[in-house]
Amino acid sequence: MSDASLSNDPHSTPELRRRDATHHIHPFSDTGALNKEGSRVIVQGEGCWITDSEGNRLLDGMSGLWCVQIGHGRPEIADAVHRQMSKLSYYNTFFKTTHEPAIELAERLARLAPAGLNHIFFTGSGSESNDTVIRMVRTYWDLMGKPEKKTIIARQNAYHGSTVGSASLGGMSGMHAQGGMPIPGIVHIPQPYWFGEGGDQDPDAFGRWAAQELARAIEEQGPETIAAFIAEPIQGAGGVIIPPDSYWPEIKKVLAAHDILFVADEVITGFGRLGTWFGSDYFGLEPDLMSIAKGLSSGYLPIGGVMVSDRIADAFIEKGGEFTHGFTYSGHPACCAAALENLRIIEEEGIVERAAEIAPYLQEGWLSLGDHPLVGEARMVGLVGALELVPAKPDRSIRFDNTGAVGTLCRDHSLKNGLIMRATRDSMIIAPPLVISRGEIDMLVERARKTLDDTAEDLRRDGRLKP
Ligand code: PXG
Repeated sequence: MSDASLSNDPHSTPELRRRDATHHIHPFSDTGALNKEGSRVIVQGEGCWITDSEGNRLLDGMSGLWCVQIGHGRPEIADAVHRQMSKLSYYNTFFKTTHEPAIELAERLARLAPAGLNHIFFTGSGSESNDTVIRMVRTYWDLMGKPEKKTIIARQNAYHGSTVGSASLGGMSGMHAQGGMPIPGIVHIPQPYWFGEGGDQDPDAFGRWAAQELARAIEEQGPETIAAFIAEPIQGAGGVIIPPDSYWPEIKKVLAAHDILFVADEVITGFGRLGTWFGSDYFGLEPDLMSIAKGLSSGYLPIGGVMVSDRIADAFIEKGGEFTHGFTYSGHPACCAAALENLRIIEEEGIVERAAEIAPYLQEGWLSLGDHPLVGEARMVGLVGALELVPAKPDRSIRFDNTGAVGTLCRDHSLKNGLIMRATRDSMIIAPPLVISRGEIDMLVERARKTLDDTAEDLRRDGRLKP
């Protein structure tokens, strides 16, 4: 075959890159810059590994996008979806109709979820789940005869999704700047990010302070106006912010003192990530509503939902009236089938218990990276962790510039070394599939250390890190 005919092959890597650049606008990307550089084309996934079009095998330290709990490429899910699609590929759950996959999944989730969350509203994604939360909590208080309770308290640097409502709940100023957000009635309080914002306080004192910010916001707004508080048990996209031990107990006290709803956004922490079924189980939280997505289907098909307590569901059911909200794909039968098979695998193979069992081994390796000259803090809970890259440890107040350039440099080295890590500003994040083996953990830690060495070498060369 001549070179000319090769380059015309529409499936060759250069051609795929060119075609991608011509027509595809990528999420959370500078598509112009990306088009010049060329996207990495992913062709296959198996277990904890993905393969790109140039034949590179990469250890998927991010479970796709925090979602592939059971690992890539399990044929049982493809089979279950095929069976469902052959019988009923689509029908809605709107006009007095339902179907068995939705019934069975709702039932299964009620059994697995924290106590009292016995009902689910199905969505297609985490963003839709959190948009649903906004309408649901405000409508709940309308139904309860307290229409003045409309304000939702959320946290700075939280990530709750990319639709207008969910991005408004999110606390990312860069997102708010694009498209006129937040929508009215959302108030953001500081995050419990000790490493970055704890100042001179010790972690527990800072955790109590951050929790008291919720009490202060409630008082400032007037408790009678507050509908709900929403938070991720551990902030994922914000940089794996693990709150100090004092934080959640203190938040619970504040919540108990006021009649406001608590919404746990478990899109990342759900389905075993922390070695428990849900982050709420890990931290002993008792949410009134819980957003889920991602690990619900291990990302094999898009599905999410909002789980609600009996108290909320009863208000909607007993007080009557239509909840004018829903998605074409709410409870999509094929997505429900994928989720059901995923949950079967997780339960029958004891994947949550396995995650809890292997977590200390990963933690030991990951936390050992804390001795690297570039790492100001290594932190991890369950199978999700971060490394804070700093120029002058142990001083937490000195950071690289604000651009995230060091994180990006480190991420590029990581890919070159065959490990997928995600960079949030200048912290490096991992959240590998829950089925990761000891051997793969050894590889992950070894590759991460090599990546830190390579990054430090570059930074020393250009003077951003002391020799
Ligand atoms: N809540 C949380 C806590 C999330 O992490 C969403 C809601 C929204 O889910 P959907 O399914 O609408 O994407 C998320 C999603 C990243 C990254 O770069 C994280 C997410 C999505 C995309 C990128 O870390 N989390």
